[in-house]
Amino acid sequence: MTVKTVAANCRFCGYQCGLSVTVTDGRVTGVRPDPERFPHDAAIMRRCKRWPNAPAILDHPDRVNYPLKRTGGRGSGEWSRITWDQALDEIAARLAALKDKHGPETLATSIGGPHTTYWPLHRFMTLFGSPNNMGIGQICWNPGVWVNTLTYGWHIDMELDPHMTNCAILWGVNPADSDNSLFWETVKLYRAEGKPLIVVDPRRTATAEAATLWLPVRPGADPWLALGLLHVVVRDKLYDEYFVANHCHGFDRLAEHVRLYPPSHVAGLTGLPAADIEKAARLYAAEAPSTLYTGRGLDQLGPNSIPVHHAIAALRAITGNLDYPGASHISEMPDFTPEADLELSAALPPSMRDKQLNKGKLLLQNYAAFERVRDLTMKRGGRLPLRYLTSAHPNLVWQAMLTGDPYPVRALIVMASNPLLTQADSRLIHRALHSLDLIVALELFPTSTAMLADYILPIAGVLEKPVLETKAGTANIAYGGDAAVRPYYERRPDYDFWKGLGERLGQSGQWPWADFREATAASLKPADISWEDFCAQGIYAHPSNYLKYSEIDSDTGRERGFATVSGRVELYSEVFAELGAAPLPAPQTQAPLTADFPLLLMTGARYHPYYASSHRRLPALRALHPDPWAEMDAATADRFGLAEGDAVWVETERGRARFVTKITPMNPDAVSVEYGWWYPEKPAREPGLGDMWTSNANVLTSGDYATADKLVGTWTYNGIPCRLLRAGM
Ligand SMILES: Nc1nc2c(c(=O)[nH]1)N[C@H]1C(S)=C(S)[C@@H](COP(=O)(O)OP(=O)(O)OC[C@H]3O[C@@H](n4cnc5c(=O)[nH]c(N)nc54)[C@H](O)[C@@H]3O)O[C@H]1N2
Ligand SMILES: Nc1nc2c(c(=O)[nH]1)N[C@H]1C(S)=C(S)[C@@H](COP(=O)(O)OP(=O)(O)OC[C@H]3O[C@@H](n4cnc5c(=O)[nH]c(N)nc54)[C@H](O)[C@@H]3O)O[C@H]1N2
Ligand code: SF4
Ligand SMILES: [Mo]
Repeated sequence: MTVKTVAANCRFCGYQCGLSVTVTDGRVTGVRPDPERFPHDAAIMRRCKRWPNAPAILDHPDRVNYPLKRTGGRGSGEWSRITWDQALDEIAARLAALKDKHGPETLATSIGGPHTTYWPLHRFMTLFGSPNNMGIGQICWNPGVWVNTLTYGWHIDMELDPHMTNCAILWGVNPADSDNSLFWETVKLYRAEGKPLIVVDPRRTATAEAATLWLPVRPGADPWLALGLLHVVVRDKLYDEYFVANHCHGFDRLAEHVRLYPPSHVAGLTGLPAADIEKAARLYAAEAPSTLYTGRGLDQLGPNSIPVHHAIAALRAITGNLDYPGASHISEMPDFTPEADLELSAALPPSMRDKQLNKGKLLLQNYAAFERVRDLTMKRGGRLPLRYLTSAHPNLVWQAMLTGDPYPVRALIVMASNPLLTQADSRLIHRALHSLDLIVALELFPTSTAMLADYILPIAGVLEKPVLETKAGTANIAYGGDAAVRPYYERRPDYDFWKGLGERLGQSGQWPWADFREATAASLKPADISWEDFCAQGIYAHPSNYLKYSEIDSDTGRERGFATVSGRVELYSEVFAELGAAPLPAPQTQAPLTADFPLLLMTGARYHPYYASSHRRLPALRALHPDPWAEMDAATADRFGLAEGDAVWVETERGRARFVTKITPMNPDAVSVEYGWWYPEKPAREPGLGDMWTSNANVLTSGDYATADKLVGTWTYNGIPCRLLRAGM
């Protein structure tokens, strides 16, 4: 018997805490927190219920251990075990035939949250010639990245320093439950110093509990609140006059614009007292350095996501809270190989770019606009990852599958995602999946989506493969480490699938690294750090540089400014103007509440121990949180004759789903449901696919392209008209 202790990382959430793993004869027999490696915090590890389950997840009886091929009808749950070679040969042959018939655009892929490394998928798709990757970017990450890049010339790290920062706003973000990480610990340290914390969230979350000022905004009314804050800052001259005069573009036009949004007016739209809006503006502007964090609450507001991000970007800038210690930091290009290069983004032929479904439909999330923006970011050497920021609008892809318009999309490879539970409009997706010629799922477990596949490939998960988190190459920080064990059974890292498939489809010279570890190690080389040193520390980071815009450019002898059209922070966006979109933040009027649908639904509340649709199959975790919650204020529950613990149907125009009532102080117009709920212990086949129709929040949502934002394609997960109906037990 050989027993060793190895350093590795958890990845049951995007945070990747350091673990010390006991390995006995190649099997994980124990895990504990590793205080020596980044990231570590004892309090986090005490609270987190996921990592102790690593051995149970590695050995779970439901894990997919061998390649599976469907033998019965789609969704029949009948599978036979095959070899990796057979699976890859057959999938390659079927894709080659579909490509011959319909062109490479006939293949789509689906990606999800931060569970794995996505660049091998993007690399394969570029080389195969398909622009049709779809994912969750439009409602997670992209709105903020696009807007910050257009406003500041690059993305920002939202920094919070317990000692330097004097005021913090957390807006539409709930780190107490979503990101049980050093960030939340930092918030607590910051609060322990007695400094102000403003939380903007319709729901009194655990994060809001820690606030000195809680603003329970009406769901979706955030852009009006942001404009109200700008109004106060401009009216009372609370802005940084020097920064505005020297580094901002369009201040006068913004000032004129925000005159329309006095707190007295905004109060009615947001459901907030005018005095609180005044107070928040003064705290943020006067207590600098101040920081302002945003989260999914704001990325999921449909057409109002872009205006709210733009207004907030302007608020940071005019108050001088940009690229300054303790405030928001403009991040820097990595020293290591960025994702933009690993995904080979430049190699997609122009003819295939033209096939992109967003073309002519979305103003910003398309190749032409990306190139316009890349020319700007390149002024300071920045290259954003192309494939996330041009990813196809999922609704256009699902529709193309169903209708063949504008061309047939006949195959789908699903990687580290479960679209039937996590993308909008589960019924549409269900129909689209059933219509396809070929579905391949790269998975750890038979998810509802994987149950509909033709092939399921067994993927190596946490502790079975190296991890490297790089913020998609938008910042000069990487963290992670090595695998603890070789993959069990016939599981393999995702990389092996893409390399194996690519090599069968004529991409041989393009996959020079033997395996994922070699590829990962090679990507760090330019940063002059060996894989071994990196793994020992768990992190590669460069000290942050601040005030970069005021550095003197040796060529011109002038300040370097910002990588935007005007060289300044674009309060007035020249690129939005070029694209025919509103150059100043312009909220879109929300649909009025009606007698039929008198409430506004937020879908997507996150609670430990789950992560999206994952982890419900572990009885130890399920016992900690057995029911899917619909949260509402006591007044709202009274109005609908509901009490804590009552079963309730939540109904929207799209459908109904069943939850359990939970009373939480909230904006009285709001209801909030969890997402990702299914019952994996139920039969893993049609009908039901693990009982995915009963409590699935995405039965209630719509991803329709026609009602989504016109720039990026963001659809609405928050602020959906809904009603409540008491359900029988
Ligand atoms: N209504 C509503 N819908 C939402 C949201 C919301 O707030 N409201 N949030 C959205 C957001 S922000 C996100 S990011 C998405 C998340 O959506 P998804 O990413 O689809 O999340 P999961 O359901 O956890 O699916 C991840 C799957 O990946 C598998 N997996 C884990 N590790 C690996 C790996 O290394 N390789 C492979 N191949 N598979 C792996 C897991 O078994 C799991 O089935 O959901 C979105 N959907
Ligand atoms: N336990 C757990 N942790 C997770 C995940 C998970 O599924 N489970 N998912 C992971 C993923 S993929 C992501 S992207 C991150 C997201 O992490 P966060 O960005 O922190 O997202 P949420 O936890 O959804 O918090 C968003 C908050 O916005 C609020 N909100 C909803 N609608 C509105 C609105 O209209 N206006 C405002 N101001 N607020 C609103 C919600 O009440 C919620 O508290 O979490 C990650 N961590
Ligand atoms: S689940 Fe997330 S917070 Fe918990 S140990 Fe793993 S990486 Fe850390
Ligand atoms: Mo996400």
